[in-house]
Amino acid sequence: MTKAISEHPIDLCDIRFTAGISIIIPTYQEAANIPYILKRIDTLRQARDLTLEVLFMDDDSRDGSVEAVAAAGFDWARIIVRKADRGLSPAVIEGFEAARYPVLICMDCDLSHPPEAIPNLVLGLHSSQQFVIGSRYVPGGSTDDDWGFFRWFNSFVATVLARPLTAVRDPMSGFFAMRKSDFDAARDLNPVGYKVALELIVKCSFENVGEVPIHFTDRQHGESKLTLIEQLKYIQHLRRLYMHKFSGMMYLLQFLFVGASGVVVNLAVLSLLVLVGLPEWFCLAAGIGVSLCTNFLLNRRFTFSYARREPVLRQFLGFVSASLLGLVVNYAVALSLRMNVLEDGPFALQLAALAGIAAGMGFNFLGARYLVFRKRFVRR
Ligand SMILES: Nc1nc2c(ncn2[C@@H]2O[C@H](COP(=O)(O)OP(=O)(O)OP(=O)(O)O)[C@@H](O)[C@H]2O)c(=O)[nH]1
Ligand SMILES: [Mg+2]
Repeated sequence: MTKAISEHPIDLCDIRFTAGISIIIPTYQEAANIPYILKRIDTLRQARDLTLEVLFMDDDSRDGSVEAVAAAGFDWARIIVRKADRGLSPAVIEGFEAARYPVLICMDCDLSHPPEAIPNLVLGLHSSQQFVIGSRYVPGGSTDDDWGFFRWFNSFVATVLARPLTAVRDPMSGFFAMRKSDFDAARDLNPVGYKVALELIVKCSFENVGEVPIHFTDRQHGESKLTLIEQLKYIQHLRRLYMHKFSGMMYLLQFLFVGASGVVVNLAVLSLLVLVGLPEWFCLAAGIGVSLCTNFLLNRRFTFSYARREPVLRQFLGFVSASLLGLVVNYAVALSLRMNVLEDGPFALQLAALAGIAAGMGFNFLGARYLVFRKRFVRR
């Protein structure tokens, strides 16, 4: 369930009574922005009489960021220079671990996220929301006008791909609030790339996620670090989150995906050998044999990747044996259809092979999932 605060007015308690707010800001070469963001946070702090700390989680930028924090002279702001496990998400996670107050805020350093919206995020937590996002895509939210088509499309596709994981409208946002106690209770966090909010929503199984409208301003100083590599990592991250949320279903889906690639391999090999003039019984068997090998390799690498450090030969023999029933079914169905039902006509042999594949697939999945790649085979 997600709610935009603007759509659901809440009982406005004064956030001064929040015991304290830890604002975590991941940074890489943001020296030029640090004085501005600290000034705006300080103005907010004084206006609302807030207890807060700011933690810059810096990946050893060496661009004067450390000096910029020191020069600002705020005893509530510090910078932690990280030298290992670099990356935006690990930096945020480490910052959350180091935070000392019960409310956590994450935001970018480039002033894209308005610090003035922090009270609204905190109020969301007060109104029993578990996670509150500063959102561009709820009523009242916006972005600067000069977002070109590519940037907009990019953000749109990324959001749509995350849709089965959460109904939140802006899960890509790097501006959000949550309780430290919820973070401390989170298990199995493993974010890659940029989408730390999505990781937390899925892994913490948050149901009650709020969205506060913000205006997202384009950065004025410094450069974007959102590279193509980071965007590709998002696909890897999504796959992990899908596995986490829909594990049983995802095994089957990926198995079917691999199976579909096996169909192509099977038909290609079979058709090639028919062209060469080899006997049909051999072509059918060779198509099955080659696709069996490619299916095994792909399932080992992707579908059941948790078991991919097991000895490959033993696993392959297991895969072949466990698939034997499926193979026999496949071959028997294909051959008998070819001899009794699909005797003539274009692609009769290929159609018979397809029916055999479908019948054998069910047996193969059960064998692979529960015998060959079953979890207790995996060494810890
Ligand atoms: N610690 C750390 N921070 C990072 C890293 N990459 C980016 N950041 C910070 O994460 C925040 C978001 O990065 P941006 O480069 O602004 O990415 P973006 O907001 O998606 O892209 P733009 O809209 O082009 O600014 C900024 O505060 C960056 O300094 C990193 O590898 N390590
Ligand atoms: Mg940015």
